[in-house]
Amino acid sequence: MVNSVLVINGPNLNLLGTREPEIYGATTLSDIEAITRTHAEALKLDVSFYQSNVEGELVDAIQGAKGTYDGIILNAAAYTHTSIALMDAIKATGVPTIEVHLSNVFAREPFRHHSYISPAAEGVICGFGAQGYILALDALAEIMKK
Ligand code: CA2
Repeated sequence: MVNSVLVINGPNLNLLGTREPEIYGATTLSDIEAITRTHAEALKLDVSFYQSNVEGELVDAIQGAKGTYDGIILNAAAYTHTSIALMDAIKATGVPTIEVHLSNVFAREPFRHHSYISPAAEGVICGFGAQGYILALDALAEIMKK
């Protein structure tokens, strides 16, 4: 059976590549989807993508992953630092989740140093740009082997 992964991106990540390239680079969300799809194929994983700017819709996507997906890659963007609802959804769903950030949040403003997602995640990858999604796929592939 082929394992499947849901990649969830949060608010404003739809704007990637169009603004603040000095922080987030010139890569668009479509570029990230393309490289992630290519790597998922090499790992023989099915992959789906979802982006929303709405917190409740992100909660629905996480809840909906139960029974359909074997792993989640989540860049919750600014909700990382505010959302108890997303943390609760990950814990309730029980689907192994890797937290990803494009930027090194620990080298940025102090309010980005705390994450509500991390306590519910299997692990955290930050500071490697789009490559972080590839690293997260590798991590999930290892987890799924166990
Ligand atoms: O580094 C990351 O991936 C973040 O999750 C990105 C979030 C930020 O709030 C987190 O602290 C770290 C922001 C995403 C906003 O993306 C934009 C892209 C282009 C233009 C403006 C914002």
